[in-house]
Amino acid sequence: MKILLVEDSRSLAAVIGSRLESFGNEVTLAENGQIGFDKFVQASFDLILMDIEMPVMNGFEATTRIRAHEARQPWAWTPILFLTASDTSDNIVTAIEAGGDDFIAKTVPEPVLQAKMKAMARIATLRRRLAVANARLSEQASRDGLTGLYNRRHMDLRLDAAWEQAVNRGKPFALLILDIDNFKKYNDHYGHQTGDDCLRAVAAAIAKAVAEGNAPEETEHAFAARYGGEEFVVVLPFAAHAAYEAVAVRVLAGIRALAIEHLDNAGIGTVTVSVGGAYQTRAAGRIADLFRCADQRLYRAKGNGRNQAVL
Ligand code: GH3
Ligand code: MG
Ligand code: MG
Ligand code: MG
Ligand code: MG
Repeated sequence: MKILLVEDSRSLAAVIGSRLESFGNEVTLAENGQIGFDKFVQASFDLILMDIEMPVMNGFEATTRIRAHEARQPWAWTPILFLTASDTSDNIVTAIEAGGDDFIAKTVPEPVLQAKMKAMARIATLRRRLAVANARLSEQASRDGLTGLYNRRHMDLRLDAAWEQAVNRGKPFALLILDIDNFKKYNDHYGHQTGDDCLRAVAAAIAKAVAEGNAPEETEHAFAARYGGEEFVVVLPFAAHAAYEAVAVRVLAGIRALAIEHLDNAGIGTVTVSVGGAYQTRAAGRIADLFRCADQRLYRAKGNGRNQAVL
């Protein structure tokens, strides 16, 4: 385990530290509660051993601050084992009230120390599993189940954040709205199941078109989302105008290159998309206006015969 040992007495810290290291732990020392708190913020530990009486900041206050800091992430809980000479019931109660998990005397016999360390390690393991599960769940919740692209909910959250950044920094911002051409007819002709396969293939082609080419700094913030049934959005925060055009061209070409048969697609014979785009050199105003502009151009692309981008 990675252990943070918060203890002002050098001699005691050396004794306890070497005992802990002797059974395979990695120990970081902090000489008082303030330094302990700072080290806790900078790095991640599996366990904190906390003295009570220390100069500058005592163990109770350091523990209170650590728990307040962890409260930002609901699954975060570094086990804190209090370590002190004075195990009066007052101290035990105060330590646990402050957020401590357990309490040992500095003269604790070796087997008891080891057993308590094992209990603390269990808490640390549980906490790690929760963090992993939480990350996995929030990743899942941001994805569209059919295509694996980001979903509308995630897009809205991320779009607002990116737009605000672009407005504050006076950076460019672009959007592309894509809609599969005559997709209702595709479903009618080939069946809904094949329609789903087509959506997956188109989504993958869009993701590929966004990811490849261009100077990375122009598209590194770009992302694609499934906006609705057979509609997709590509968001291009901070992208140069040339990158915006290039992504639109690559998307159209990438989907044509899939060469998915679609005999009812107005004489073309394969699946195509229409694209409407909007670009601002300096983001200002409301993102909804940019959306409306892209949507109107998509409508024009449809009216002009589909299988094209209006930018
Ligand atoms: P246009 O070229 O004007 O866009 O014509 P369209 O037929 O593509 O447009 P419309 O919006 O009328 O039809 C969209 C179709 O997309 C209707 C719906 O059945 C289909 N669709 C939406 N979501 C799904 C889905 O998840 N799976 C399948 N297979 N089809 C879907
Ligand atoms: Mg002390
Ligand atoms: Mg549509
Ligand atoms: Mg439509
Ligand atoms: Mg359509």
